[in-house]
Amino acid sequence: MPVAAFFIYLIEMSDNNISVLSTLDSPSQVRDLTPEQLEALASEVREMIIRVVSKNGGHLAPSLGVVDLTVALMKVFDFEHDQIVWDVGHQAYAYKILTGRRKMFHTLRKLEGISGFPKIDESPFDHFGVGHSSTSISAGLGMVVARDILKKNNKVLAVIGDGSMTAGLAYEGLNQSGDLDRDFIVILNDNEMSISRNVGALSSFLSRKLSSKWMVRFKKELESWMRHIPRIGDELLNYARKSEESLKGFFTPGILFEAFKFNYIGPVDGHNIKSMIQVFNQLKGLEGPVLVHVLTKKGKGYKPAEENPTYFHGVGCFEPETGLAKKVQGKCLPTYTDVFGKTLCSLAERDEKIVAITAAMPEGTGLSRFAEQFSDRFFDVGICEQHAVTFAAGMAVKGFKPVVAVYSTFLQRSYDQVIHDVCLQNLPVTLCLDRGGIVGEDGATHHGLFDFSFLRHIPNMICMAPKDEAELQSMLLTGINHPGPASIRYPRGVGVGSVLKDDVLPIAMGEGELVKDGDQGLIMAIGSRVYPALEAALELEKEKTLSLAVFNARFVKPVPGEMIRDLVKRFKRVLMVEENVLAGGFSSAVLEFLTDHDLVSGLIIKRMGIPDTFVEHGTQKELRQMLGMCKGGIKNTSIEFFRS
Ligand SMILES: Cc1ncc(C[n+]2csc(CCOP(=O)(O)OP(=O)(O)O)c2C)c(N)n1
Repeated sequence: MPVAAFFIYLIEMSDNNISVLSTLDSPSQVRDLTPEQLEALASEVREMIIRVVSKNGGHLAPSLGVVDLTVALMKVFDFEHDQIVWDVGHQAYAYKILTGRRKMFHTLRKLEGISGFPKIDESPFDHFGVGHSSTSISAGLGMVVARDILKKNNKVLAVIGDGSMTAGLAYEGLNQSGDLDRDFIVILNDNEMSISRNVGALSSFLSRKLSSKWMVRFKKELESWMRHIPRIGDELLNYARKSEESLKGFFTPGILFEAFKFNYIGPVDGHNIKSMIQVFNQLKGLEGPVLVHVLTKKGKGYKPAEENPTYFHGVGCFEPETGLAKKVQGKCLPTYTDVFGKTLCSLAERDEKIVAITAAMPEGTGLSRFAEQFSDRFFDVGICEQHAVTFAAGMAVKGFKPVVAVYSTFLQRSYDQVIHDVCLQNLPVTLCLDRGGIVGEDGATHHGLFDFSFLRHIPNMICMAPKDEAELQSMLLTGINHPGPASIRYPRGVGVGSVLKDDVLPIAMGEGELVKDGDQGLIMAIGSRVYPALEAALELEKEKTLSLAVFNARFVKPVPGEMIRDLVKRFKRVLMVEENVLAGGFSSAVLEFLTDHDLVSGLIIKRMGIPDTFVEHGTQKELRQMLGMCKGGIKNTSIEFFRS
């Protein structure tokens, strides 16, 4: 339906007072609705999602794609009793609306509002917290086994997308599920998309193209070929027929899931509520693990999102009538992601050994341009961060200079691969960690607050964090030139507007810089906290409150020891600032250096960073203010600390 017509339809509906959604007080009421009411409910839920996401931003296309599926599931299953685990959880908006959070939905992703992902402490209907992909089958199976031990009889469902099915973890879950043979329903939500178009052999296997003319001809030819194999040909053919009733079935994705001992059902039209209800009612009676293959369209029901599902996968504020982005006030600066992508392209023009790897996030990590320009040196491995790192190590062993671009939070998946495959062999893999620090509205599952701590203690690893965009450019070259592993972490969003370099030069290893001098104390900061610290110090100086020196450390490892040694000779009080957990991060590295070099005596030190707690969702600005990690917070802490 065209966008304008869709909105006229909704306005007419509300004028006629036929809202189904507003009459629902409990999820179980969905079970009493007629087919017509279910259709109306799906439209109303869609409208609510579009309206709220257009204001708050969020995962629009994935959520719209499963509205019909959610409504059908809620008609058939009793979620007061049955339990559902969403994979990634970015598509669970309809489920949130229909499980008691309708009135709160306008607070989606807002500070102290409801989360953009399922969260066990948000609602009793959220059975498993999530944000990272491919956990639903393992978690669901754990809940199945717990249910059986406790002798309960509820159903457990896992809903997983085809993109999330590219991760090894999903197959580890399938593997054990088949072996345990418990009652467990997995719904494969196949929209042929990850954030971008899904990649890998599996995606073409799942593809609907299997039923194309080409496939029918191929099957015929194969059938005739099988018949001609002496002795075993007929047997093979009979086997194929017996196991799947027909050769057609032999070539459906069912064969893959049957190999894991799942009963495969599908493909089912994920926008036909009636037929999904029929299928779900039937499978309720089946025993053992069942996989239902549901075909959906990302962005379904909202034309701009259907036409551009990648843009609307996770989107900022937009005009709901047109789908156009809302204009952001102020200067339009490039993001760190843009700067990274552009700089990598110019470095790759001069060095053919540079290859780029992403785990299903070419747009998010800024590699789309590289993918176009150097298609034979670009690799999207699917949602497989572990594989991405080991694959990079394999290329590095053979003389390439792989750059793995990944969000800080998702690199957590690859901890062992970084140690065992990259660092232990001292291989020149550069890890570019986007979304380092506070990311904002995506919340606790997505903040990149641990990477300094989980990388810096690994032998051979270099850890850098730029204060601005130009420094990111230099660090990228420094990392690529370094003959061993290196990591660079940079924040989400735009930088400070530093002038970008055409001719990028590397930074000397382990060298920081004094960005401002002063005589009453020293602030040592790293990465995105350098400018707020500098601005705080400049204001204090202007106000004649304090004269503080500000040191941009640049490196968490090797910590710029010689410069720190000289600086602490001059200052009695040192304040350290980083956007990483305090445990094991930058300031811990400095403390270790000071202790190990007998430099602590007489020093008074204060550390600002993320305390030992998970940070929830809100805007980056709100969260930084809350944590005191902004200019104002650093200023206040400085006044307290340096004047006491
Ligand atoms: C471990 C991990 N890596 C990357 C992501 C980022 N991410 C969020 S959704 C998504 C695509 C998921 O595709 P699919 O499962 O098919 O769901 P769809 O969005 O198509 O409904 C990706 C890569 C993530 N959430 N977790």
